[in-house]
Amino acid sequence: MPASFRAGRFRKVTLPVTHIDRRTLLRSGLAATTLGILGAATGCTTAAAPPKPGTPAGGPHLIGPDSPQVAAAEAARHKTGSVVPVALAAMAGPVDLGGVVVSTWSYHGQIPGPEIRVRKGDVVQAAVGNHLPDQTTVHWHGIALRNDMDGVPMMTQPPVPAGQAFAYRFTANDPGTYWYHPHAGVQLDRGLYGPLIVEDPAEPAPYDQEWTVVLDDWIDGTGYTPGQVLTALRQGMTGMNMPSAAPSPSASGMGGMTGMTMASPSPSMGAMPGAGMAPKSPSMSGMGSSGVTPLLSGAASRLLGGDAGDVRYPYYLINGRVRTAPRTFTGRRGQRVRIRFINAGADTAFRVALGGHTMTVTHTDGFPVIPKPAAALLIGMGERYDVQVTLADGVFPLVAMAEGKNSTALAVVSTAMGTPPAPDVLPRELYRPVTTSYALKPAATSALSARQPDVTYKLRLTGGMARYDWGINGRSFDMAQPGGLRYLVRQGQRVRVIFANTTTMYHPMHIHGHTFQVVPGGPRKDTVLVLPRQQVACDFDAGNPGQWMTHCHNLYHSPEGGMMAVLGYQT
Ligand SMILES: [Cu+2]
Repeated sequence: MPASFRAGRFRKVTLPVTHIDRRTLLRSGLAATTLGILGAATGCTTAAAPPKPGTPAGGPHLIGPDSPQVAAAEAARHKTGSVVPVALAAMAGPVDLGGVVVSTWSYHGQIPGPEIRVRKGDVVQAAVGNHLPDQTTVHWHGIALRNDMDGVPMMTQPPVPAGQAFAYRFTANDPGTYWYHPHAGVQLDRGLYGPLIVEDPAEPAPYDQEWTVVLDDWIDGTGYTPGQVLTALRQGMTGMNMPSAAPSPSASGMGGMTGMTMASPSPSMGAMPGAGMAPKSPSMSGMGSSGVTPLLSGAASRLLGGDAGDVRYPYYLINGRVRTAPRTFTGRRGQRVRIRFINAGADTAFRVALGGHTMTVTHTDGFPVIPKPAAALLIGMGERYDVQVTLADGVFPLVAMAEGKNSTALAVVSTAMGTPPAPDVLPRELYRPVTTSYALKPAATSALSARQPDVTYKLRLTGGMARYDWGINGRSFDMAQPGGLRYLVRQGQRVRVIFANTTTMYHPMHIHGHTFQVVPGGPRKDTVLVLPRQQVACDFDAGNPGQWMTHCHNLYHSPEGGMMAVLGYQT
């Protein structure tokens, strides 16, 4: 069982650190610098176009992470009075994925990182020790928290340098299934992620036990680092010299890939990310030391409306395990289980199913939905779904199929003696109608009140693989010039953000610090799949002052830039 944090039970980090707190942030001048750039934005709140950079002073007064409004919003949050201390040590080193030992970055040397579990209204006090050879931050995905704890480097805090620490402290107000991960470069595609569960003692719990199931696509330490993958992607798919031995997976069923699953890469194959060396650029043909390009072409999915991803992952994981060494969840026949699914992948949507069972979807992104039976469920990067199942008698595969990529991750559900499933088992439930967030309706407690938006912004998702120019409204976000893609809001407004996908690929769009309702009539979410040539409208009530990112949760589309923008509160 993975370690779990509760009040009074946590592992101490003994790291000599220079403590960075909000005062340090102010002293560092980052806040002032950020606001200085912020000050260059225009005061237009209703135009669909973003403010132009370089507009002279006289613009809006922006609410930065250090503004009194942020502290006031935190003070107004309901609190239980409990403070839950958590220590997270981000470190480099070997991790065993189940016979496959990779050199990678993780929290405490375990994947996923420790499960943090608090009650609604508890204060999370997380000491993050950075033992990595690179700077980092932690973002608490989905939590509507105080802005200065949101973990976006250069926007809400300075990055935490190697060898130093940062003390996060925030109230977790909304119950549900959340998770944490860095918001720095492409670190998320290593092993730096973990679940954050906020319990509601008042919520009816008609289940006997619960399991957290974290999905991931894995390449780090198998011949490429995520940094090298990003470099290869930026070189573009054009001119890529695909070896004939690695045909398109959609054409071949990726037979060569499945055969790789048993292979245990020798440690020397790894790119030694722990050594902190600058990523080595792949050769001209896009080939790395493993001899297989990390770029994937031809992956397609009807469910995703086209291109299913661009990165060729040798492994897919459930709770840090390859499918040849799956984690087993045990229960008794007739027990009711709540399963919390989290997609921590970087470039992979998963289709999940539990063989021999029908799931009932109860929540997405933390918020209740009208319960809906589902044989299979599509989960985009960053999304979470809670389901309930009543366990049958036997041994069953819990499969997460890498959508459009012809491979799977596996866990086992066991209530009796029996033969374990084959690693590549494909339960028939995967091929029944697949439930997506579009089919879900909000529970009464999740729906926003009926109200017309005060301000509407249309964010066209633009760019493509050929030039690797992912952006919003034709512009790639630049953290040094955030005013170029800042959309202004005021506290108390009903805000509508329309994501309009003009590209040929799906994008899981995430808004920080808020949950929105997909309109009309959709569920409350913080991350929503936007399929090619589709528009998705998202309404939220602006009640959490600060500067908040909205971005694609395909990690390689927005590595601190790209398909990213800011929703900026002004006074
Ligand atoms: Cu994207």
